[in-house]
Amino acid sequence: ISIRKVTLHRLAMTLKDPFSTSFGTFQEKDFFVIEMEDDTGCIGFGESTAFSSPWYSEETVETNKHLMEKFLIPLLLESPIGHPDEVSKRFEPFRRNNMAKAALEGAVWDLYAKRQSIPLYVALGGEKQQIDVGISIGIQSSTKELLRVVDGFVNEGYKRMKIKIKPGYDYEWLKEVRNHFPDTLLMADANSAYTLRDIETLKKLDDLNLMMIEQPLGHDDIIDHAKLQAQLTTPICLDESIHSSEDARKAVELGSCKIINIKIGRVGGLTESKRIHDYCAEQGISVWCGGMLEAGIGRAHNVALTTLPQFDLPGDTAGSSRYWVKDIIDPEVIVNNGVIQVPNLPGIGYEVNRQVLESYRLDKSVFTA
Ligand code: OSB
Ligand code: MG
Repeated sequence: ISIRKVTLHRLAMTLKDPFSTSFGTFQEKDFFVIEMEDDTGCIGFGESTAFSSPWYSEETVETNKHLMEKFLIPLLLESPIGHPDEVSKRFEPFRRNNMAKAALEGAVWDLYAKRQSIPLYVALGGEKQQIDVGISIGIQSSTKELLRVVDGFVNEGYKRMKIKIKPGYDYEWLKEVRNHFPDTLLMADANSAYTLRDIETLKKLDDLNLMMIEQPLGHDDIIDHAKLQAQLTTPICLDESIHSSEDARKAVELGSCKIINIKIGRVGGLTESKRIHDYCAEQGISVWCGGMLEAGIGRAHNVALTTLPQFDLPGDTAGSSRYWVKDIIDPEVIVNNGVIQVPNLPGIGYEVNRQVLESYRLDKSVFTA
């Protein structure tokens, strides 16, 4: 693959409803669509996942821009690429900045699959024709409102409900949900809102038959999570703490978690996501695909990744309509009874709607070989 041209489309999209986590509330989504063209005129697409503020990780839309423009795009334009697995290797001299790397690598993967006229999921070694999905529910203003929201998504057929928690919005809130939905698959995501001093609160959650508790402790911790897991029956799932297959190995060896949430951006791309997947398959650790409030291109990459066999739990890849009035792909990602049918078209399997993309576009920059 000889990349000739990279276009960064900077978009701003507004979520249908505000989405609240323990670290902040989202309503605007500012990100890049990466359009990559090779010497045959074939085009691949990627999507950046960093947010405007560094509150989930240290990366932001602006740091993604800086890294892509100054360091990463020049490396891609420099010489041909044999296989997308080489991209993360080529980026290795530059430390971290995984979301910037993943955005570009994702476009190379799409381009690679399209060059061969095969679906991205097949290029990745995926098998499933359909994937099960759950939904992530933000912190609500009252338990009554939370029950209303959960009820809506249960009726839409989503396979599991993930509810955001933080101190004061945890046990009592989840207990209400559990009482009203005794058989629904339920889990909680704390986004690092607790410390070991909160162990009594966290132990109480064991009564609620949760599938897992996601990232209860520090965003950069695996030591205290191991101490906590030893005292909980509910499995811990790590999100923020895992940036690579090496991180996954260390966390599993320490007993810091029993489940891993794989986000393509957080771990630096699809190649590293596959490595974590393969390691977890060997170890019998369940994995599922997390989300970053993506628009359609990022969503399509998540769908393709989730077709790998060890993704044995429903992920956070909801339908396009979860967040967007109008998504940037045709057709939009559709969820029926908690299931997405994986498209069998080349590459990501969805067309980018240029007109819609331009309607959200703030800015465009072009880089050529
Ligand atoms: O921790 O998984 C998370 C959204 C923003 C930042 C972090 C997280 C989330 C979600 C929503 O849980 C996932 C999605 O619906 O895309
Ligand atoms: Mg999370």
